[in-house]
Amino acid sequence: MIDLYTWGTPNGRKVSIMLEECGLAYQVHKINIGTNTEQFTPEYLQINPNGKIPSIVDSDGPGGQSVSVMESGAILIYLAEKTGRFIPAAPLVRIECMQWLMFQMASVGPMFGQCHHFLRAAKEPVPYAIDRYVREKDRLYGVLDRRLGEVPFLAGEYSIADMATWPWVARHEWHQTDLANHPNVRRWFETIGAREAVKRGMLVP
Ligand SMILES: N[C@@H](CCC(=O)N[C@@H](CS)C(=O)NCC(=O)O)C(=O)O
Repeated sequence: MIDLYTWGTPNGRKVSIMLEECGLAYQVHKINIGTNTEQFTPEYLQINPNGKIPSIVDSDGPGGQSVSVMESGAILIYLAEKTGRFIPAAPLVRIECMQWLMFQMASVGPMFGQCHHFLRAAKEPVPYAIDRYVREKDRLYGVLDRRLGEVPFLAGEYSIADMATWPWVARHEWHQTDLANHPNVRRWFETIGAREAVKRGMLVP
């Protein structure tokens, strides 16, 4: 059994989508990060020393031992290796998958997150920050759109790289992006959004 510690955010939903795609049994534990306390309890910090969601605890980890994993990208790789699914086996395609997963972890997630903060949550308008992060977000959409004009999915085949990126693009209205301006992203977004596992994963928690 896998315990999933999560909240209704793009990083959390990457993992619930993957668990649904793999058909793994899991139990959801809601960590309401809005309280600014639940993610910092001593019990939770044992699981995720960084005090963020998502995290998993797999009671049936390597060697039958319990293991906890933090960082959504590492969790996706862990689950892909555990099941042998959604991570390409062929070395050259596998590295494509890893590079687009890292692109999501290092660029798409952090930059879109900053857009959400400065466009929606900041206590006062900060025009310099809005300009900086909106420009970078638009540049990243350009990178995604060019890639998805060449291949159906980020790694060529549907993989954890797509599962990592899709929930962030699902918040396109939050970061004021019209997908009509990125037709290849829109085609990819609609294709993946039609998957039943993705629909189920997006309902968690
Ligand atoms: N790089 C981390 C980022 C995790 C992250 O930023 N989680 C946010 C929600 S999406 C969080 O827990 N925020 C609560 C806080 O910062 O106190 C990952 O991908 O797992």
